[in-house]
Amino acid sequence: MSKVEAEGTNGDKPAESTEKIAENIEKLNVENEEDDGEEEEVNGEGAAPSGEKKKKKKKKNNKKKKKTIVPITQIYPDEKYPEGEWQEYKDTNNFRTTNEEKRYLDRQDDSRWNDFRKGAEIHRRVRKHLNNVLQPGLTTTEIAETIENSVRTFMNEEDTKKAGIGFPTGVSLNHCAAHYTPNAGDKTVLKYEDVMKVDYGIHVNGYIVDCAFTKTFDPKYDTLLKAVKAATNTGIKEAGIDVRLTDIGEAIQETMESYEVELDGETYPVKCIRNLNGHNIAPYHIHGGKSVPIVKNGDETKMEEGEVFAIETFGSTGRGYVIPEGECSHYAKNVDAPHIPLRLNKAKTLLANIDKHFGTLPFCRRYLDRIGEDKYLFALNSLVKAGIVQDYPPLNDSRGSYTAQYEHTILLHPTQKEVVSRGEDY
Ligand SMILES: [Co+2]
Repeated sequence: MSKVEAEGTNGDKPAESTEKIAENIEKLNVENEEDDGEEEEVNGEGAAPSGEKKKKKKKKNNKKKKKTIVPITQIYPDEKYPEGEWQEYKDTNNFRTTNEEKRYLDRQDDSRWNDFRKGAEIHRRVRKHLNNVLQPGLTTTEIAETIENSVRTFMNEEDTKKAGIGFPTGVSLNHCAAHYTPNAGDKTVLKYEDVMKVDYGIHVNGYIVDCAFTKTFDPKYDTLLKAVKAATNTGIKEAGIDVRLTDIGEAIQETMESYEVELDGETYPVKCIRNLNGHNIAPYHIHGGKSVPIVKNGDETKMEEGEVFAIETFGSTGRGYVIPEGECSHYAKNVDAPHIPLRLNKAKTLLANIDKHFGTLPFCRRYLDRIGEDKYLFALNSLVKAGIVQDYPPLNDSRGSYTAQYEHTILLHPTQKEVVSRGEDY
């Protein structure tokens, strides 16, 4: 994996970086207070170190009360979470919108839909404030941890298999399109000219919301981002019950490839990364078995009533094809993992711990560190070799290229589709 190292940026000594993120989190908390001014003051477990907290508190006391991210149940005490954006099914399937039988069927699934909406609401709230926090000079570790700690505080659930983080926080940079999150010791620093794919997920009872955006600081990438955002929205618009997957891919490709971008005096066509796909989402299973292509690929499989899909598209100024490359951080236990006797004791206990904390939800090495696992790499690799755990290495396009991603989770209700993760931002 190609790392963007610290050299050349100012003020990114670890100490100052920590200071900076504490400041940012403080800012995030204060803004949170402005949004939800009617709520009680809660001294929740914010991510800011307590020393920093005290200092900043003093400074800002004259303006407004100190407030931190609060559990989402305090904001929605009735546990009914906001609906996403509704879109009618196309053509003859629009009869479903008002059909009584379909409406009855849909109500049978209310609690599942509400679980998705809870995750989506947390996703929106985290990303809303992320945009004020993200700035050049932060390490990718600080960024990922800010996201993860915010999710944990909003969710306020100890049992990570009941609800919480859905998969590792992707903060893939530039020609790396996906599946990069820092491992311990990674000192990568975000730079002004970087293109970062922020891909994180939240699950409630195994129902995972998978949603991503691209963060840039330099406006020269605006057209690239616009192309990918439009392509994802095309995919969402085309998706529906009985729609063939290849037709969605074809429509996405047409939108994406109608753009070209000029970067530093060179013009590039925007290409779809043809071996990256959207996917359906099954309980505790992020890649449920169906792939939503982002090019015309001939797959005539159809979407079905009640299914949930992650519609994600990737645009690139490179070759439009990724290869696995670099140090792996992402892993998940295979849903159909073979039951084979493990000779290594360390592998046995590691697997038991994975079962306990993640089940088949994807995890990364930092999450293993967090649950107290130590020197587990050999054991982890043996689980990969045994086919029990799957590794997901970083996926890179050609060096020097830039890749962007937008992603939403859509719920194919019997009546209409719901873009559950839609927000004001994207
Ligand atoms: Co996805």
